[in-house]
Amino acid sequence: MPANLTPEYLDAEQEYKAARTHQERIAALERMLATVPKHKGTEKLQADIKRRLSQERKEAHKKGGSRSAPVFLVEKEGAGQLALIGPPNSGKSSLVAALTHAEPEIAEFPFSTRLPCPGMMQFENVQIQLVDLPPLSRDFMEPWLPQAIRHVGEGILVVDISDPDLLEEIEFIEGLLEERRLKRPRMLVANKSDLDPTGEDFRVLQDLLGERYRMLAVSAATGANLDRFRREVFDLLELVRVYTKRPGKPADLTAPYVLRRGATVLDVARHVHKDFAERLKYARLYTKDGRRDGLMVERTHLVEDEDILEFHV
Ligand SMILES: Nc1nc2c(ncn2[C@@H]2O[C@H](COP(=O)(O)OP(=O)(O)OP(=O)(O)O)[C@@H](O)[C@H]2O)c(=O)[nH]1
Ligand SMILES: [Mg+2]
Repeated sequence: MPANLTPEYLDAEQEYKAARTHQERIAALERMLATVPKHKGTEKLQADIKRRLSQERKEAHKKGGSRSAPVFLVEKEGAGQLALIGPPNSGKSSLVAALTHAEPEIAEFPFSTRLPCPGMMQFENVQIQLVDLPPLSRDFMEPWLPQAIRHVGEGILVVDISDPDLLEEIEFIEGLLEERRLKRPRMLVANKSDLDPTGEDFRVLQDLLGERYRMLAVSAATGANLDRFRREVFDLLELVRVYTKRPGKPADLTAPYVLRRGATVLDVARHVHKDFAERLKYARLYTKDGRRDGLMVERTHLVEDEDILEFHV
């Protein structure tokens, strides 16, 4: 056995030994290849992994096994979903742990996340689902990952602001997403802001990428800016919350109907009840701050976040 095998390599090797299917063995071997220290002493080992990998791939191909299983697709819950994608070790799992009740595995070494882990993040009175995913990396990527990202629909790019290879990692991920015809995230979260105390690294990143992404510096470790994160995510999803009230009664502000921006009074009515929408004549619009106090609005009126509607049939 060559010396200097890292814990992450040994972990991958353990997984290889436990693997029962071609897909599992392929994933484990790819991970072994990505984590094996690259030096003269491991050349034979590297060649051996490659040989086994190509053998496994051939056999998997012969069997025509599917490359992905539904277990990797997270069932949607809550008002909206967001996938956390990014290079290894950027703190995706740490963010999900800090913002939700989920308990994803967090580790000092890369490639610790192997399966999607959903968690519900509360923003004021709505729940948004965050999905922690394994990393996107040049060295190794779970074969089903693109499909899982596509399934969630909207992603946030999470990077480690202290990572010296940051720009290359971002470039690689952008290229990969394009290649797989996946939407580029609209938001970039620079995690580990505690390691960039002057904010200088973040400013440089903003200068470079500020036109491509909405950007936010946070720290999963200290909790810095996590409240901003919740609000930004809500904005990113382009959601509107609408409350309903009965004439003469106050609105229940705890349980909003959540719709996409661009929804009309009629869309909200449909959400409440199908029959009801058909009979709807008009609505009265109130706002929490009393800005619009019972203004009469048509069925086609566009609703805004936190509008209060009183339906008249
Ligand atoms: N200083 C600092 N360390 C952090 C922060 N967030 C995460 N870490 C550390 O970074 C390492 C990686 O964190 P993870 O949350 O496992 O990263 P990940 O992106 O999920 O990693 P993979 O699953 O391998 O892709 C761990 O040692 C964390 O404790 C942060 O805000 N500041
Ligand atoms: Mg992780």
